[in-house]
Amino acid sequence: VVVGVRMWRHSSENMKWNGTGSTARFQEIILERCYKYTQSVQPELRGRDCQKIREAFRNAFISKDPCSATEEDYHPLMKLVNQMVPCDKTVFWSKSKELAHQYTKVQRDMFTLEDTLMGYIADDLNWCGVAGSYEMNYQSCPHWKEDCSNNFVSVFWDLVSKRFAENACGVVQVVLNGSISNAFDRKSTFGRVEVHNLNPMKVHTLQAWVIHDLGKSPSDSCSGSSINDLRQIIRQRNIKFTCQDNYSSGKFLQCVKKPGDSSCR
Ligand code: NGD
Repeated sequence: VVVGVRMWRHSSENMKWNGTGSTARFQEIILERCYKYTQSVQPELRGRDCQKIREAFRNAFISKDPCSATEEDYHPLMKLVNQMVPCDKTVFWSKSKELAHQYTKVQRDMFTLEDTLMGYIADDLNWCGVAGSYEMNYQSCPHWKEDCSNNFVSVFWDLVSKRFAENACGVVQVVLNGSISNAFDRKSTFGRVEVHNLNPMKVHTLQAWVIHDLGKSPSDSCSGSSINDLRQIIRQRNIKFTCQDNYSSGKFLQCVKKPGDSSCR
């Protein structure tokens, strides 16, 4: 009887949510990525203790209600990682993840959030626990729309995105997707979190790049209404705004590699 009850409880708990479950081997992946980053990607972070980072990550959510995440849950983890990006080197993106990452891969001194240790470790992973248990839930996790917005993955990305923006200085860039109708979306993480956490005392200019896919006709541009929204928000915050468009993604990457080329001016 006891075994039967336990099995029933287990499966009902695991089937609870509408989102994908935790990524298989989550703990190992965190540790592997942390070692790779601190040893070869950014050796300046050599001193970071990856075992402690994994433990703090795990402790942020394990055994807690997966729909009651708060920023405080992640504070011990944030304290351990604490990484600064040099001025003029921050790159935001929205609906243009692949292109932004291709860009920073070529332009090695530039950083998207995923080029920092915290973003590098967590990118494309999913995680949640089970209240009152030490297990992770590999069957399902809360879906941010259908279950709850204060799940541990959403709260994590909002927090690290906020900190990434707060720390930015000098000229910062954003890669936007000109092949969709609203290149700037107020409800995206960039529009909802990052834009509002830039510090006007430190950030001089936001430079937007509106890039469209080759072969597709551009659906939005610097003169469109969504970019105009962004321009107004940024100017109201006393930050200078510039915008470049008519770059295709291939052209953009070429010009990153060869900025002196006449066709890139
Ligand atoms: O509310 C959400 C949500 N919104 C988007 N996404 C979300 N995931 C939730 N759990 N809850 C997912 O974030 C979406 O599926 C994409 O995989 C990813 C980025 O969404 P997108 O393309 O709409 O762009 P955003 O503007 O929302 O966010 C990109 C900016 C960028 O400058 C990064 O510094 O915000 C930072 N970021 C936020 C969220 C997730 C990065 C990530 C990431 N690496 O997955």
